[in-house]
Order: sequence, then C-alpha cells, then structure tokens
Amino acid sequence: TCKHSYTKYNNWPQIYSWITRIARKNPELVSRIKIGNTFENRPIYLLKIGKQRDAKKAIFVDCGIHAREWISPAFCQWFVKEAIRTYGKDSSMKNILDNMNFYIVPLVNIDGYVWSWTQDRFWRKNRSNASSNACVGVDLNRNFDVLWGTVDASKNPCEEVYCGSSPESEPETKAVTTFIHSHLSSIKAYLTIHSYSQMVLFPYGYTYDKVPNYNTLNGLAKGAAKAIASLYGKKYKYGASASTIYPSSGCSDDWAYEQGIKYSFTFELRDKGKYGFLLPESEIKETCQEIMLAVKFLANYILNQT
Ligand code: 0X9
Ligand code: ZN
Repeated sequence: TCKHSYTKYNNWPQIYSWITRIARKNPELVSRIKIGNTFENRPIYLLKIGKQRDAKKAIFVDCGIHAREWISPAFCQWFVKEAIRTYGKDSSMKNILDNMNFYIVPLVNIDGYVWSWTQDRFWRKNRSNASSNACVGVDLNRNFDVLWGTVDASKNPCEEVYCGSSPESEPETKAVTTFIHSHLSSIKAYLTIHSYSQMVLFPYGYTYDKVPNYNTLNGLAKGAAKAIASLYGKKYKYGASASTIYPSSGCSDDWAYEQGIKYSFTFELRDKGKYGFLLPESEIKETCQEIMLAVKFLANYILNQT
C-alpha cells in the first residue's frame, strides 16, 4: 500500500496504516481504540486525542457514515494531524488538548467506503445483506434508535435510505452507540461529518419541533458557520435538520441528542452541488481548514461551560 496524503483521498488500506502509524508516533497525545467490526469484519478504530488520559470533557466526532462522502474521512485525518501539529505551537490548541479529549472515528462505514473505491463510486450504505434479499446495504444514518423507520426511511432493502431490520441492527451503528454509551459522562458534544451542501445542522431531524436548547444550538451553529466563512468566504447554511435540509428519522445526531448530549451537530461539507460527492482533491485542504475552525470554536465553547 502506498503512503497516504492529506491532500488526496485515501483508500482504506492507506487510512488503516495511517491510523496505526499516527497513534504509534504520538503516544503522549494519541491512542488507538478498536470499537467494533464491520459486517465484512474489518476493524473499526477510534483515535483518542488529548493530553489527559481521562479528561472530564470530551467531543466525539465520526466520519464516513456514508461511503461516497469521501471528504468526510479526509477531514477526520486532517483534524487529527493538525491537532497534533499545532499542539506545540498554538496556545489555543494546547489549551483544548490539555483540557479535553477528542474521540475521533476516521471511518465508520469501512465496507461501504471500500465498495465506493472499487465497484460503485456513488455507494452510500454499508454492505450488509442479513436479509435473504437481493439488495445489499443499510443506510447507517437511518439505523439509529430514534423514531426508527418513520420519516424519510424505508423498510425496503433496495432503497438508498433502507433503515435495516431493526434499530442498531448494523455492527457499525452498534460500535458507535456502544462506545458513546460507555463514555456518556464525559462526552459533551457529538459531531458527525457528511457531505455535501455546506450546512451546520442540529436536532431535531425527525420532527419540526424545536429542541429545548434551540436558541443555544442555533447561536452555536451560526458561530460555527461564521468561523468557516472567515477563512475562504464559503457560506454554510445553519439550522435545525428537519427544516434546513429535510426531515428524517433514525439519524445519529438526533440519537446522540436523545442520550443527553446537548451539543449535537451534523456538518455537511463542500460543495453545494457543482461537484457534489466528487469534490476535487484540490479543495480538500481548504475544506478541512475551514471546518477545523468550526470544531475549534465549538471546543472552546464546551471548555468554557461550567
Ligand atoms: O440524510 C442524511 O443522512 C444526511 N444528509 S446526507 O446527504 N449526508 O445523506 C442529513 C442528516 C441530517 N440529520 C437529520 N435529519 N437528523
Ligand atoms: Zn451523509
């Protein structure tokens, strides 16, 4: 396998060896934790970042729930390397990593990602075929246990938004929810990285009702969008998922919110449709840099909370 690059899209073997290497090279800041296996039995890894072994506060970030959204795992890789690189130079990053942990899952849907590299660039779902059905794959972002199977979700395995045979039927979903459940006391924010359409979204997605802390989340999403725009002027819309993108149930952001994680966001990265999922590699760096600012903005907010 060839070496990975932060300004190119990397295949799974490249991401896998990067995960191993970055943890081994930076033992004071990074550790690698296996949180489960995919349907095709690939190991799902999480990178824990931070100076403290168990900080009181943590932010959970997952990338690559949807296979074809290649900019998403590229962002998780970028975030990890920039956090490490700037720890010694940037006092704001030092403050963040000295006082909180990040739990980063660089690629949740590994099987789907491999399929999108080798067979079908526009594959979205995972690769499970538990049913006797001809059609393969569950939409992991419809498989979470929150109003499962009710809104913009299908019980037909042949659909793009097939929600699975039951809530958390998929091992990839289960890996995420099990880890979050066992770290609920420290996880203050949940971030899930998708593409495309340039949006900062927060719950609810399954209903047009407003969450109790709507004003706080809207202010934070606005602040995140402002941080993003400050770098290259890209406009990101912000708002509740249901009204800003579309209503859908069984999504990870609503699930995390319902577990008590009050700061839950879905980021839809570049672009707005010109290239869509085929975002050129020449835009990886700028996209990751602008989203990095948004994540730092949220991290500083969480740190300043009592
Ligand atoms: O439909 C999705 O799963 C997300 N969009 S994507 O184009 N990346 O597939 C949006 C999910 C937003 N969150 C909720 N509706 N809860
Ligand atoms: Zn997505």
